[in-house]
Amino acid sequence: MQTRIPAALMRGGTSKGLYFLASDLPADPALRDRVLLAAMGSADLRQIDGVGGADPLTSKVAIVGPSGVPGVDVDYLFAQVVVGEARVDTAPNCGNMLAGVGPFALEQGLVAAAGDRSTLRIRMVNSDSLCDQTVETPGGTVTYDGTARIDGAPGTAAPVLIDFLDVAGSACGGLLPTGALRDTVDGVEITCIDNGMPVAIMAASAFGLTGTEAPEALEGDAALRRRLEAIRLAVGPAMRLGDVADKVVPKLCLVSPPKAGGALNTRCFIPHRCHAAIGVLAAVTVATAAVIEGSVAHDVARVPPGPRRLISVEHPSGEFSVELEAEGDAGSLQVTRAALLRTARRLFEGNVLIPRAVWDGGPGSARPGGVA
Ligand code: NQM
Repeated sequence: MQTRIPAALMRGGTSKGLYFLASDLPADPALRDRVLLAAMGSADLRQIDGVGGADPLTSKVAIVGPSGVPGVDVDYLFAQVVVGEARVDTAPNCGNMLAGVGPFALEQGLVAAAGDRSTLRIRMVNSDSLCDQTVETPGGTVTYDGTARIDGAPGTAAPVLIDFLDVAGSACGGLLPTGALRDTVDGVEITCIDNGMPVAIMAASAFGLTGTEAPEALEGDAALRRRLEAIRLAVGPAMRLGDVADKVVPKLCLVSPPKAGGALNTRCFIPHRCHAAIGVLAAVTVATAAVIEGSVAHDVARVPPGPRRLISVEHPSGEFSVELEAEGDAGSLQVTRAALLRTARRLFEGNVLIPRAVWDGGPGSARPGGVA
């Protein structure tokens, strides 16, 4: 006997994972997390007994439901199902999975389409921050076909436009949560910043790197990873995140001068694996750091002038453009707009099945899943 839980498997930007209606999962967070571990197949490293892809970028979950907040269409809770550990982390947000939330909410009937393009206001529950997302809905139906292209995902698809409204300091309580533009740990200068994602930014050159190394080569460097983890554990509490030993934030980003005409070049650790591209909110955060004079990112960046700029963040599989509007300088920088383009695609729909011993689909959910 297994418990069937309605779900869709979707690509959101350069990530992939399960999308659930909140009402189909247990309300109790501890039981919900056990259900997510079983669905994805963690703690197994290969996630062989679940539908996870055995990689942090494909071991993700979006939980979507109507919002109780006036003026907000849907609530989105992101859950990172840790690969190789029996752990689910809801501390970080994920801007890639976010790209699938609007299409999913429209297709599940949480929100009605409004003409050929529908704009939804989404509350990102993890960080209690808002974004507006515009989805193509020709004739009132979500379409995934289109000509938009993002680096890190093959082919083209319909554009999903995301406008972040208030992400500065959303995880750490401040854009520069340590109160400084630079901190020094283990002789390495670090800019600790949160414009939607807590990120500790360091120069690749501080580690004797060019910044163009392949993610696999960086991941394979055990001494580098030990050093980075020691720095992460040290800056976590200073970034007001408490003990981060069991958290996937802050992320770490090694920056270097641009190599392909962008503003700066990056290699991100999320935080133990090296990202094949860059996270959405991580890109927004690094782009923000690049415009702040005195930051470690600004040292290596070539940023266009003016209050409204397109910042191209280079990463291992291409670039990520963030449209940033900011006013003021270092101490008083106000980011008034961060906008970007993603795509998404619904890949598979139906029910994910978990052992009944984990959850019988009974009380605790607003609409219990059936039992197979
Ligand atoms: O920064 C990877 C991703 C992410 C998170 C990670 C993300 C973001 O590429 O908003 O999208 O940092 O674990 O999906």
